[in-house]
Amino acid sequence: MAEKRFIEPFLRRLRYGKTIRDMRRFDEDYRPGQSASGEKFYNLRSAMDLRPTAGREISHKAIRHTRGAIPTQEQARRSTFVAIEEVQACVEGLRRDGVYVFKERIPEDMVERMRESALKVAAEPRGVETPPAPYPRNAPAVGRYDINEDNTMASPDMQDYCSDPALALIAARYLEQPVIQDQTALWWTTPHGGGDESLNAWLFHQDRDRASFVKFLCYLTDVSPGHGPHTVVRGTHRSVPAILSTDGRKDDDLIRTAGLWDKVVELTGTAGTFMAVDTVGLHKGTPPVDGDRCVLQVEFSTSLFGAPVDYPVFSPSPLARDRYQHMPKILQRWYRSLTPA
Ligand SMILES: O=C(O)CCC(=O)C(=O)O
Repeated sequence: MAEKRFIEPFLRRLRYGKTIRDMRRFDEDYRPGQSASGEKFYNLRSAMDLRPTAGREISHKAIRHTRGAIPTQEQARRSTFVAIEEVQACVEGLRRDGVYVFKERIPEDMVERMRESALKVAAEPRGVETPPAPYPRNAPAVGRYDINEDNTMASPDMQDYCSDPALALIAARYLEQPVIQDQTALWWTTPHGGGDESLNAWLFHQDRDRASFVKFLCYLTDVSPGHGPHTVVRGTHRSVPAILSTDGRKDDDLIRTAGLWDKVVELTGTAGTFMAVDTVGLHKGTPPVDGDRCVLQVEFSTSLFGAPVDYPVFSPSPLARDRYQHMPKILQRWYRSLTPA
């Protein structure tokens, strides 16, 4: 035990150096469809135990040949829902708190269409072997239903949200490097997940799928304190006490013991509320008690090094085609759907 206490920090520092070299090679040799090996991904996660900023440092040290890009101000002005004036405010909010809630909401008609799509496509119940089927809103059986990227992108409005140039610009300015849209997610949480707190991400944790990344979450349903709000511990994207620094789930008592309870913020809001979150900081969903909640999320990162990468297949809208044409590096994961066979 004592041995582990002394050896682990040493091993993490070794993995930190190794990850810089592995990530550099990955980006230099990158071919579409490629993912880092399980061992390299493990080393990245372990190196990120050192401090919340370790991944960002690794990314800055590793990347010489970027695979990403930075949208221009002109491209960002073409956002359908982010005011250009808010770009800098969001970057500053992220730097300070690790979270920023946008002043405006996504237009109601767009949110309604996205919610309808999230009810129509196949969803995968977490923790059971049942085959994917549309989310059974009147009789949910588990606490979380996930919708894969192909089905998420079936909605032209979700294609719009997930390729938004202003969100990409915020990500690039915040991370201070060119970015790639590296992941999207869409899920329902329900009041039927008692006992599955860890499985449903209802315990605090830090994301480590990539070295340097930021997420944009949008509520597609009204989220009151009883509808399972996304919850963050402000400031933990910059530093955390040693007892909270390692990978894995942490319960509320541990956050209290660490003296951070006054930094906990539950993010409520009506449907269409959207926010930027640096989920390298401690965060969780909360178990809904009064009704379900639907969230759409897009992530931008500085590299595809880390977790396995998905390349969604979908029918692109005219807007998605236009975005891909103008931001091919940022939207490179869409190549299967956008380049002629
Ligand atoms: O449901 C939420 O608000 C948080 C989800 C989350 O943190 C996760 O899926 O890792």
